[in-house]
This record gives sequence, C-alpha cells and structure tokens, in this order.
Amino acid sequence: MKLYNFPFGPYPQRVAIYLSEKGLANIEVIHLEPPNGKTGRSDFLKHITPAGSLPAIVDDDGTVVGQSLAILEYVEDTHPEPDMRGKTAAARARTREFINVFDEALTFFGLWARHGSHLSHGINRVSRDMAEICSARYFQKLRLAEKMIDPAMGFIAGDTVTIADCVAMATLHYIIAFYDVPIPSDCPKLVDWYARFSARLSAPPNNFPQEQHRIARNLMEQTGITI
Ligand SMILES: N[C@@H](CCC(=O)N[C@@H](CS)C(=O)NCC(=O)O)C(=O)O
Repeated sequence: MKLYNFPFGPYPQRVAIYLSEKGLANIEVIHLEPPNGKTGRSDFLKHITPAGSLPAIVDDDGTVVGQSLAILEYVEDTHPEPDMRGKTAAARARTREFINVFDEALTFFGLWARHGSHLSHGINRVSRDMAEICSARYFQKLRLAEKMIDPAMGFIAGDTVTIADCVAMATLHYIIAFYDVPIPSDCPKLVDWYARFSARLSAPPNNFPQEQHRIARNLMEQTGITI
C-alpha cells in the first residue's frame, strides 16, 4: 500500500498519527507538495483521486482511496488489529461522534482562517463576518467535545486509542501550533487530553515552513477575535 501525503496539515496528520499509533510499517509513504490556491492541483494528484487532494492511498490491488476519514476506515477494515474504532457498537458510535465533532470544528476553523488569515490574503476574499461567525462555531464545537469527554477514560472516546484521538490531535495541533489559537480555558478536560496526547510518540512535529508559519501565527489578533 502507498500513502501519498504531506508532512504537515490537519488532514495529512490524521493519517500520519494514525499509522504511528497503529504501528503499521508496511505502508510506503510518499510526500508530495499539496495543490494550493496559487499553484492549483497537480496533474499527478488529479490522476490519483478526483479531488486531487492529500492524503490519498493506492493499495496493492489498485484500490484508490482519497479523503482522510475514508482512508482511516479503509486501513481499519484491511488491518483490523490493533482495533482503533472501539470493540462494541456503542464504543464505535462514540468514536464516530467525536470524529464528527472535530471534523465539523476543522471545517469552521478552515473558513475562519481562509477568509481571515494574512496567509490567505490575495487568494481568498477577506471577510470579517466569516471570521466572527466561523470562529464562534469553532469554539462551540470544542465546548461540545468538552461536554462529551469522560474524564475517567484515558483517551478521547474511551479507554484505548482510537481514530478519534488521531483526528482530534491532528486538528488541535494544527490550530494551536500553526495559528496560535489555544483551546479555551473553559475546556479543561480537552486541555488535559491534549497535553497528555502531545507527549506520545505519534504527536505531530512542529515542522511548519518558517515563512508560512510567521505569517499565519496570531490568527486571533489578525482577525480581531477573542475567546
Ligand atoms: N477532505 C479532505 C481534505 C484534504 C485536504 O484539504 N488536503 C489538503 C492538503 S493539507 C489539500 O490537498 N488541499 C488542496 C486541495 O484540496 O486542492 C480529506 O479529509 O482528506
């Protein structure tokens, strides 16, 4: 199996963290430059998946899977051990609940950054309304996750690592480390989980391109948002 990925970013890191936690070594990882607003999608990536986005996998039988969440499910289906979805129907439902919450959080965050960050100036239309509405929805999703976390469990969705931890970690690491947007202090269970998961070997590196990081940081000040 080949994984086409990128060394940083919330979607690529979902899969990178997952592979590290899963302990799968028989996947060849090929890092590519993702398409962006300036360069557009590369013909190579468009050839792999219709979306032309990273990550994408190509299995040995020719199966192609794009979209990070579909990739996680596909690898779980083809490599069931160790299980990273939850052993019972209820546990798997809980895993999916958390995945949905963080996926929605990332979508709102993405709209906030895309229409507010100095990184997007000249690429996307700057919108004060978008920053206000989407940042509020982003923080609302984190507060929902906070309510859902059971502090008696060591991981986000239960007592073992699941793909929900990988999705949550990839999301929060990108937003905290690249854009300098902290988890609100009224989410102590989430803050605690993030600190503990950050100490794991699977935690993403802070390997951001320096110039992009310099422009991206302080998103809250750039867009006039306070928590
Ligand atoms: N929904 C997709 C999003 C993937 C995504 O946006 N990847 C970025 C790289 S971090 C990318 O390729 N962006 C360029 C594009 O979509 O044209 C997923 O979950 O895999």
